[in-house]
Amino acid sequence: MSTTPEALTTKKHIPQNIVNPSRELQEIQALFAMSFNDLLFKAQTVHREHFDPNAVQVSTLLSIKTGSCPEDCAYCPQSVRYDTGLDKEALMELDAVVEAAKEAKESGATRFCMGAAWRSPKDRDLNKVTRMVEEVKSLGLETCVTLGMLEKGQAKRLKDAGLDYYNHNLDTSEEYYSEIITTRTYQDRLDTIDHVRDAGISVCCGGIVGMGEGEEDRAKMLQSLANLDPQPESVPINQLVQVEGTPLDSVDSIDSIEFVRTIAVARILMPKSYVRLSAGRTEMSDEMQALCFFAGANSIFYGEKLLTTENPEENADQKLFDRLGLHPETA
Ligand code: SAM
Ligand code: DTB
Ligand code: SF4
Repeated sequence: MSTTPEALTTKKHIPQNIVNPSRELQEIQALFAMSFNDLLFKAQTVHREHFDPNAVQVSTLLSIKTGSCPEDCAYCPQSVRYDTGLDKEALMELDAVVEAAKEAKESGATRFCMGAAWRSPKDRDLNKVTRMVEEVKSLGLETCVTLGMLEKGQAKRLKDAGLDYYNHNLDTSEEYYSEIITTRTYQDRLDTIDHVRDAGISVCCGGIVGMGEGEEDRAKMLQSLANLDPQPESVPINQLVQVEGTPLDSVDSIDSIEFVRTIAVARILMPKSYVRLSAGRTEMSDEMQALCFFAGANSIFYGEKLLTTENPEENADQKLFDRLGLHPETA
């Protein structure tokens, strides 16, 4: 067959990333429907192709600005709309943040994630956060922040300060999203992720399960995450932490086997991403966490607090790592 100039032009439009073709929903649902043993074997096989199966990346979280958030995320104790009895705190001082980062490093964390209860940062807030990023980075830690929606220029400023990761979650499927948040759209989230990616910052993007969504929503959420191009470097899968006073306080919790399946499918769809077993570990048994690690989770938040809610004690995590023969990944 002769190669015409037209064919050459057409060829140019073939997506470059043929290793990661766009994932179809049915294919993802078929993974969810596999026998548990087959699914876990497949996930573990994929995991071993890309990672040390016994290494877990360790991040520590700090809430640098707590509560009074104008958004209405139904899961969140920090929304001003729900009475959750939370102690609100203004943006922390630089010294206190640096102190917390030093402690996190001494405890073995390689990444320090700073979270703020904002819809989006104001420029005067960003001035302070960029200083925090610079100082934390100079301790030899990877830096991550989650500050809400970002404009292009704001992402660029964070990159210039040395930011490694920006966390901004899709949270759930596009279809279920309006049941959970009405004050910003799914597209707003995708736009922020684009700005972060364009600025050259690594993307940390995942979601929450156990918010009353259906299995199809979980499949669609993973589809949206897996079809981000490039895929996020880090994918936090949170199990909803039910907080009294929020609208999701007494929603039916997710079946633990279904949660493990979600981790396994995330691993298979995003083979090179770190999949973080994120919020919700205090409600999980050691055995369930072990299954999640087997299914391909290879990152955790370490330290006794997430942003405002509890996380397992450091001792408990060290014991769990020992029992499972896991080790923290070194920087
Ligand atoms: N305000 C910023 C934003 O929403 O992008 C940053 C902080 S916000 C607390 C970061 C993420 O934490 C949310 O996107 C959500 O996925 C997760 N999160 C918040 N509350 C949670 C809860 N109760 N259980 C599980 N995950 C939660
Ligand atoms: C993410 O996906 N989970 C973390 C982090 N990114 C910022 C936050 C979990 C928050 C859980 C509820 C709280 O402690 O307030
Ligand atoms: Fe605000 Fe973020 Fe909580 Fe939503 S998740 S209410 S944006 S702090």
